[in-house]
Amino acid sequence: MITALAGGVGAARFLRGLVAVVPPERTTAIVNTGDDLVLHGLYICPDLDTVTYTLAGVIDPATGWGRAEESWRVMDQLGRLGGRTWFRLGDMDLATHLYRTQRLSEGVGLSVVASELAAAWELDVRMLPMSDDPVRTVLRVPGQGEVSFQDYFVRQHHDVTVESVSFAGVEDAAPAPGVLDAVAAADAIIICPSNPIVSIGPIVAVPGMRQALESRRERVVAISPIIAGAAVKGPADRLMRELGHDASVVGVARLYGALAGTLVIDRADEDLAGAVEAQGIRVVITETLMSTPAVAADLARAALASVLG
Ligand code: FO1
Repeated sequence: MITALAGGVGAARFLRGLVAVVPPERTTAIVNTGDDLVLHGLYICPDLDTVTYTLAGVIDPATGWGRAEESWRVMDQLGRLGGRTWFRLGDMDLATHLYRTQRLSEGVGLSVVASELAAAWELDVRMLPMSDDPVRTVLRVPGQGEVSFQDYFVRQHHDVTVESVSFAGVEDAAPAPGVLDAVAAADAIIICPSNPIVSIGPIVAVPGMRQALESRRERVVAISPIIAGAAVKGPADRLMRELGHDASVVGVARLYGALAGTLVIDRADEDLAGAVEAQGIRVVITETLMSTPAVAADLARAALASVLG
């Protein structure tokens, strides 16, 4: 069994490669829910949906989130009414949020809804939210105080300085059913190329997760989302710098060193391999920029080989 810790777009692209090289029914994705939000009364789980739509082959390839061939009639009407439209919800995507919100109101847990949605897309991958309990990533921005994740990421285009990041509610959150077992029983645990602070950080912060990963460290392989000092997409590099980390594969190694025995880095960072290994973490060097599904599959193969031999 293979278990992957996943954020949004980068993780989804990696997982598409992973299921090309291992049977999907042997694969579990533990997905960040710190980005979740309630908007228009709807419960929205961007990372779960991004991973689900990508594996189902219906993701918008241009944005990496939302549905391909989407229409926006509801958003257009909402705009006319003066409603909130900064977080774009397409007409087909809205069906997912309506379904999820209704099921949650019936008392069903988020993990059950996630598996129902995965089944509706005929996915064999086990899709688990990190927790059924609400955890919200919150960023402290000078002059604004605490800002919710999607306000920071989408409304403010992650173009503000961040002083600190916290995960509201995480102390009281329990891992979703099956999460700890998926770590304990996995032959390999892969930390996907996601933002270490705001995508993987919330998953690791769920009580019990850090210890579960540390105890399987030799089976944990992380893929650096930083290539040549920059994030492929999103604010990981800037956020790392602002929070006092090196925005490099060495900084990633320091963040993951206690959890992962191996770090996969890009060929562009070959000259930093020694500095990474000095952090007590083995290095695998390969192409990590997932420009095509075939590159993602090769990356998955390399990550698995580093742990499974
Ligand atoms: N990202 C944007 O940049 N702008 C949006 O309007 C937006 C809407 C949206 C709706 C549903 C969904 O599942 C994702 C959406 N995203 C949007 C992406 C999302 O903010 C990020 O991908 C993640 O939260 C970061 O991993």
